[in-house]
Amino acid sequence: MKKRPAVKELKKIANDTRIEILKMLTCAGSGHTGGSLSMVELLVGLYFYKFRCDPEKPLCDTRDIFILSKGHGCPALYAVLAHMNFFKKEELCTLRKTGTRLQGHPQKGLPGIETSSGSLGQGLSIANGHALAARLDKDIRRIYCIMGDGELDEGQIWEAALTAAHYKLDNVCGIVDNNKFQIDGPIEEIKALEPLKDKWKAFNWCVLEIDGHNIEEVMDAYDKAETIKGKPTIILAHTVKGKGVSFFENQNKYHGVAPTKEELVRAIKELETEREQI
Ligand SMILES: Cc1ncc(C[n+]2csc(CCOP(=O)(O)OP(=O)(O)O)c2C)c(N)n1
Repeated sequence: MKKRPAVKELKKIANDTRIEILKMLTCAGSGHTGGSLSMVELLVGLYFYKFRCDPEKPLCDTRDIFILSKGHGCPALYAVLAHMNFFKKEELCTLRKTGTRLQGHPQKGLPGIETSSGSLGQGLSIANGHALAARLDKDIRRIYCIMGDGELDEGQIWEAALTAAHYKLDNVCGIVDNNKFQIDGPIEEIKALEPLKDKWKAFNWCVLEIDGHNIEEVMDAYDKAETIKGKPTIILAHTVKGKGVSFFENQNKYHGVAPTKEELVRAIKELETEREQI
């Protein structure tokens, strides 16, 4: 088993990641702020602890697979991949620029990106395909897939949930970035999901519920998911949209709006203050 990194270190990486995300988005002048910031700890806890990969050999046979089903949150993934050295940090500022490998939604071709995504609802089905292939190959690889809570409105997710349970895909670990908002407003107003835990249970998944910003709980959940046999696991991660910057938190107008230059300065100041307290 991999040694756990110090929580303090991961908190610092999460803080750095948020700053990178905001710089990228401001530089691009467009993109998804709220849903990138909400899943930072979910990605940091995965990539800097659990995930088996070799950034120098991104397609090596022994790697785990990560699918960002809520593809619009990709600035967070790009920042983490760059921090892991899948590609150079300097490339981050090309986000959404013509000809870039860092498209507004993930595109295959960038090291660390397994599948193009952004059309919501598809990622869990893709994860199932990888999981079935791993079984045929008698491979221990694990498949992780982050979905948005609004994304769960897509019927295909529930078809994939049935499939994963039917085939007892215990190598699949789904994660819901449960930030309580989607594009048009609060989840419970637009299309209620609760009781979400019961729904996944009824689909015969093992359900783990965590605070998605608590890095220890995040790592515990990835550990626990690995021990579950005979069924897939879903981590329902309670998160805050826009997490880390007071004036973005739970402000859904920043769902698909980048920070202005002034907002970036204020946001970095807040994050730097937070960093001093880690
Ligand atoms: C099939 C499809 N329909 C619509 C969209 C447009 N869209 C982009 S983000 C989004 C809201 C998703 O909500 P959620 O999954 O909760 O994302 P988060 O709040 O975490 O950003 C929608 C509808 C899309 N990308 N794909």
